[in-house]
Amino acid sequence: MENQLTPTEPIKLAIQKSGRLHDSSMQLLKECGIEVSNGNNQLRIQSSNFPLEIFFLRDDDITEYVQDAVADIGFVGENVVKEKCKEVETIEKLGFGKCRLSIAVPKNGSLKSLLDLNNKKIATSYPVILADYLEKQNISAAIHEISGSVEIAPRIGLADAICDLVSSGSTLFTNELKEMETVLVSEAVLISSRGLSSGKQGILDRLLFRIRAVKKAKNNKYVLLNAPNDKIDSICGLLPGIKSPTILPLAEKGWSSIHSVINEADFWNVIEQLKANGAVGILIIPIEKMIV
Ligand code: PRT
Ligand code: ZN
Repeated sequence: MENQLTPTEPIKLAIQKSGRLHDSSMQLLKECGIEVSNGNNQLRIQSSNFPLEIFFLRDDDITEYVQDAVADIGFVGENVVKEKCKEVETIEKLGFGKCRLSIAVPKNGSLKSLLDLNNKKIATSYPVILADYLEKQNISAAIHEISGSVEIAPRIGLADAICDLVSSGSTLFTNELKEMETVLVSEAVLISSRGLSSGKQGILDRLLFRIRAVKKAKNNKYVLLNAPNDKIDSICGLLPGIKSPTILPLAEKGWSSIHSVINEADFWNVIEQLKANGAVGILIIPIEKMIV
């Protein structure tokens, strides 16, 4: 039995020190109600209201720290997890840092399809993922590993094609390249070290509960609308909500107010159908946290 007088050892979370994932990682912790001061140039800081200690690292080092249990958990891109092949567990997608790892070729060049890459040279910072992909596709190409500015490789004659991360596509566009194949779709994920102590597993479960509530809230909206009573059944069919919609009578006879929750993914589709079914005065409200 755990000694109630011993303070719980905090779980150690590795996040990116600076770069594309840093702000969203800190924001997610904040939305989970975890207070941390983002101290300048500190290597590690502790939360004041949750048993969590944060290590700030380069994204490339996070999987190794977690594998070696120097950190217990980490927030890092799936692309890094797949490339580094470390012994860590991927627990949860985090909904930010979304991108894809794609093969791109010169816009007006002769390479049109994957088969054209046979015996060609591809520059990338992701040699492991790319080699695995090419093997599965039965393509034999030379992989040239470079660590940065991959997009200039075809122009300077270093390679015929590239394999790099893409989000808006503007880097490819500026460098007169076009996407040919998506090799991997990626976003930031929560990874964990294998064999956490039961105390740390308990803290991870609490953190996961909060992360899922935050993610769910982002994926859903609260909807309020008015409808004539004879339309209630058809409208409720479109808005199943968490358990079922709330229906309240309006002061005006023959009308009701319906409250429910609507998923972001089919949002516009459902709104159009609600209108077609006689809903008026539709209000959509963001949800801060959602626990179901
Ligand atoms: O210093 P450190 O090593 O920690 O950071 P880093 O420079 O290696 O990584 P960073 O901050 O650039 O990216 C961290 C993580 O963000 C990546 O591992 C991905 O999981 C995720 N991510 C999401 C991206 C992008 N989108 C992205 N667009 N990482 C890099 N890019 C680059 C891409 O390499 C290319 O140069 O952005 C350019 C393309 O962007 P678009 O918008 O022009 O298409
Ligand atoms: Zn990096």
